[in-house]
Amino acid sequence: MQKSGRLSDDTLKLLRACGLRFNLHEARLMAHAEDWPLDLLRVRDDDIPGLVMDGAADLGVVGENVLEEARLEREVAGSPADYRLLRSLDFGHCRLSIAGRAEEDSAAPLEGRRIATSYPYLLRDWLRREGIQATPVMLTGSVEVAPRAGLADAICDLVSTGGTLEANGLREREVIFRSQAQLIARPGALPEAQQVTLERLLRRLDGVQQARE
Ligand code: PRT
Ligand code: ZN
Repeated sequence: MQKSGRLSDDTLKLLRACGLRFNLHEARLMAHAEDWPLDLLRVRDDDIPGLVMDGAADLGVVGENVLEEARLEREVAGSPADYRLLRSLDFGHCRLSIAGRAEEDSAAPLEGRRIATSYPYLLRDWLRREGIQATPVMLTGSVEVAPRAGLADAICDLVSTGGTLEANGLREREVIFRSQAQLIARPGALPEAQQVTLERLLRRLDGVQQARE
């Protein structure tokens, strides 16, 4: 799971609602669950897809945006990119959108424009499907200031309330990907004992999710 960020609290809350108890230490990567044969690994969210796809972790909780970006990148690199989608978790909802300057005509073509993003693979995939020739400009942060800084003509970034776009004089033009947190598993069958634990966890999870509906 993500160590500290937007998905951390909801992930822990969900695991606790499933009856798991952890003694978390800020400095420690790993925490053991009490009464469950399960260890919790807390890392940067960007590391989660690869850990699961490489089989280093059995399960992962991660946003679909990070998951699909990693899958596309690993596919291009020829690295293992398979995983099993177990459950949609109904938190961490957001969308990956292209936004341009608010004062610009929102129908102005994106053709030939530079688009700043932290999601170059998702953006390239969408541009290819739409048949648009534009140039992704990779930025790992502060994407929303790129047009003002003259680094790009538009951006492709995560949006939830839209407040950040508005505060930066930008307007949403196209939603290219919708995301929420997902529970994923490494590809292939788990050893018998782990499979039993996973099924127990999924039963609890389904109960918690039904009770929340
Ligand atoms: O340190 P680490 O690498 O683990 O964390 P991170 O900084 O990469 O990610 P983090 O914690 O910011 O986000 C984790 C995940 O939360 C994302 O990958 C998404 O799946 C999900 N999520 C949901 C969001 C948002 N909503 C969101 N609004 N992630 C980021 N944002 C940012 C967005 O990038 C923009 O800067 O919030 C701003 C926009 O929000 P609004 O409400 O102003 O539109
Ligand atoms: Zn991250």
